[in-house]
This record gives sequence, C-alpha cells and structure tokens, in this order.
Amino acid sequence: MEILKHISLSLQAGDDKMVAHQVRQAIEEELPTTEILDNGLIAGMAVVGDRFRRQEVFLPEVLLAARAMNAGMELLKPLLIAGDVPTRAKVVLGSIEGDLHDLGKNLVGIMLKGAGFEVIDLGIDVPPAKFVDTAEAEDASVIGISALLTTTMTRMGKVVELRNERGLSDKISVIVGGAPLSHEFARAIGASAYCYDAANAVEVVTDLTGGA
Ligand code: B12
Repeated sequence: MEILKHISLSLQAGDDKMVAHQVRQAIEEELPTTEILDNGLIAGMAVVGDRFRRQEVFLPEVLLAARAMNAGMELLKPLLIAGDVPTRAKVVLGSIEGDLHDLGKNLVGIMLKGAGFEVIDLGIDVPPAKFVDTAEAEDASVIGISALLTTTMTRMGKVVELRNERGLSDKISVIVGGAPLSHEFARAIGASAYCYDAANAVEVVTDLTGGA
C-alpha cells in the first residue's frame, strides 16, 4: 500500500507534520488501524533503529523520528481504544529505572486499554519498588515492565524479587517487553511472560487474568 510506504519514509525523515497528514489520509482511506501502525509507523521506526545501530544516523534524527511516531500514534489512539469493551483487570505499566524509551510501552498501554484493561501508566525511569507499591495499593493483577537497553533490563528482576518478598506472587503477574529481551530472559528473572509486541501483550494479559 503506497500510503503506508509514505508514512514509513516520512517517519524516517523525522517529519511529524507529514506523518500526521499521511496517517489522517490512511484513516480516511479506511485502511485497517493495525496496518497503519505495523506497516507504516513501526516499519519506519525499525529502519531508523537499524540505521542508528550502523551509525548512519544519530540521536537528533532518532528523536525527530520518535516525535513523528508520537504524532501518528496520537491519531491512531482513539481508533485503537474505541468500542464497547467490558472493563477487565488492572495493569500497572512503566519503563524500568534508567530507561527513557516509551514508544513501545505506550503502544502496549493503548492496546491494553483498547481491550478493556485498566492501565495505570507510571511513565519512564520507574524504580522497581514503585511498580510493586502501586500494584499492591491499586490491587492490580499484572505489572508490565519495558526495557530497551541491555543496561536497564538487568533491573527488571528486582521487581519480581520485591513482589515475591511481599508474598504477592499469587496475586500479581509480571510481564516484560522490549527489543533486547527474550523468553529465556523473562524465565531467568522469574517473570510470568515475555511479550514481543503489543498485540501479544493483550493475549498474554488476557490469559494471565483468566480472560476476566
Ligand atoms: C526511538 C529510540 C530512542 C529514542 C526514544 C524516544 C522515546 N520516547 O521512546 C531516544 C532518542 C530518546 C533514544 C535514546 C537512547 N537510545 Co535508543 N532507540 C530508539 C529506537 C531507534 C527505537 C525504539 C522504539 O521506539 N521502537 C518502536 C517501538 C514500537 O518498539 P519497541 O520499543 O520494541 O516496543 C514493542 C515491543 O518491544 C513490545 N514492548 C515494549 N515494551 C514493552 C513492555 C511490555 C510490558 C510488553 C508486554 C511489551 C513491550 O511491544 C512494543 C509494541 O509492539 C531503538 C532501536 C530498536 N531496535 O529498538 C534504539 C535503541 C533501543 N537505543 C539505543 C541506545 C544505545 C540509546 C541511548 C543510550 C543513546 C545515547 N547514546 O544516548 C539513549 C538511552 C536513553 C535512555 N536512558 O533510555 C540502543 C540500545 C542498545 C543496547 N543494546 O542497549 C538501540 C537498540 C539502538 C541501537 N541499535 O543501537 N532512543
């Protein structure tokens, strides 16, 4: 689909106004929301990520691309959340301490809300204790933690440890996500699951909360 390619290219160019314009156009053309997201915005960000890794682009370009991605996500958000869905369990979400990446986490939050879950988003740079304190106080069933850096992912295990120390392992599941993670890593730190994307997060949280 031509328009999706244009969205991806505009995002790579860091042109937030053009991304917004083209996403609006794709919505008007009635393209499926998930296609605009996956084959437009996320596809564009994947290219930026590869170029960043190869040092063909640098932080300022990545920041502009992130701003453009946000502009697109803001327009898709109401469509992803729309609909009459029954209220389900509570999920506490955040990016782990030291980690400022939040586009993926935000997407997970939007998709979970769209599926009827109540999401308490703690934002970025969240200390391990804050996840557990909030989940306990809010009577949440799931804690979702995001990490995009190999240096911050190592702090995720602390959340599981704190939850266990407080005797909450039967009440609160911990799920993790982010580019450098894996099923093996999730298992090693004692998390209930690793989710590779936002749609997968909805499936996993639905399973963990007994479909409730
Ligand atoms: C955008 C970006 C940035 C932006 C972030 C803007 C923002 N508001 O988020 C900025 C410019 C700020 C940034 C900064 C840095 N970045 Co950066 N960044 C990226 C980039 C290009 C894309 C990440 C992204 O948003 N992807 C799109 C989203 C939709 O995908 P996602 O995050 O993977 O999320 C999906 C899944 O993973 C999953 N998921 C994610 N979180 C969660 C959570 C839960 C609970 C669940 C269930 C699922 C889930 O679902 C999501 C939706 O499908 C990646 C490249 C990459 N390959 O990931 C590098 C990357 C992560 N950054 C990198 C680095 C090195 C940095 C910096 C250290 C650079 C620097 N020198 O300062 C800083 C660190 C800042 C910090 N302390 O956090 C490296 C990390 C390398 C490593 N091994 O640790 C990467 C991999 C680039 C690279 N190849 O070198 N970055």
